[in-house]
Amino acid sequence: MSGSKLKNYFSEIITGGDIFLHAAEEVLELKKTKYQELALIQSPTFGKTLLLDNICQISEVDEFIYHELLVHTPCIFHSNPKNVLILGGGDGCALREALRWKSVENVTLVDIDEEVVNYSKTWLTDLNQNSLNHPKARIIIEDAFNFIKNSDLKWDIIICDLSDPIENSPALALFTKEFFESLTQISHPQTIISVQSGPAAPPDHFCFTRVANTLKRVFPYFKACLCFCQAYITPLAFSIVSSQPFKKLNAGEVENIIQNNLEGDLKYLDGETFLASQNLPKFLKQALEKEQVVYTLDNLPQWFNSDLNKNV
Ligand code: SPD
Repeated sequence: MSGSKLKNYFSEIITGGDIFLHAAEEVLELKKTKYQELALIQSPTFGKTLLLDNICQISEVDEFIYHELLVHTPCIFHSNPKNVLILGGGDGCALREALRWKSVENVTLVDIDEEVVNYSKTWLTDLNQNSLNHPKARIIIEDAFNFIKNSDLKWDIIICDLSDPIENSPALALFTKEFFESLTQISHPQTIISVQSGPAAPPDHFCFTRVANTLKRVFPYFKACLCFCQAYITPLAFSIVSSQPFKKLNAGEVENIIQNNLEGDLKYLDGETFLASQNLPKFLKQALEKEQVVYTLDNLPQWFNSDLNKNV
């Protein structure tokens, strides 16, 4: 780019044939943690942007879209959440949103990577509003699978705010049937679970439909919503599951729940966007219906080795 002050580019593989370059005006941090490579860059377009293993996790400009949908969609269906469990989410932004709920008494966040959590606690407070130090927040550094095995608590809301299930990711096993079955041990009939389920565009929706199919084997009620943050390049899908039917809410009812139960103003969700985000395009509904694959510990997600990404 002639005349540009940009010196660094971070490449993110989007599909088998496409790479996106995240431009960095400044590299604010670059370090290897025990589990992944963390990069915090100042992007000319997206502001402060966090990448883990070269995959964009949050950008200052549009992270609110991801976090409002991921957290408030299950909470609105529940409408009176008291205890919330976040699996992953070490950046603290999902926690920030959960803490807006006046009914919430405590939020437990379980992340495997202590360095990401400590980094976010110190350097991402402008984004997470210091949520990781909030008195209602309990932060546990542990593998989520182990945490659940040893937990006897039941949660109103469970949020899987995980990195994409790329090969060697610490999150890989957390997209399997065995893991979703373990969530039933820490759920009660009213529990609502939301799961970051991967891209949802025509060329790369395979992860979402397989995660969805896997979840449907465990939970009888399933919904999905779509989120588009430009920093992720492709739309993402969130799966929402429960053991009980979801309340049928109209836009006015959703608006009232938001107005009466949350501190502060949302920037993305209102009654209409809540409903609109759950309207899936026809190709996705058809792909969900046709999907047969179930992810298990013996059949883990294959992000780069899948048929669709075989050229990577
Ligand atoms: N492809 C982008 C997936 C991002 C998933 N994790 C985001 C974590 C934000 N708290």
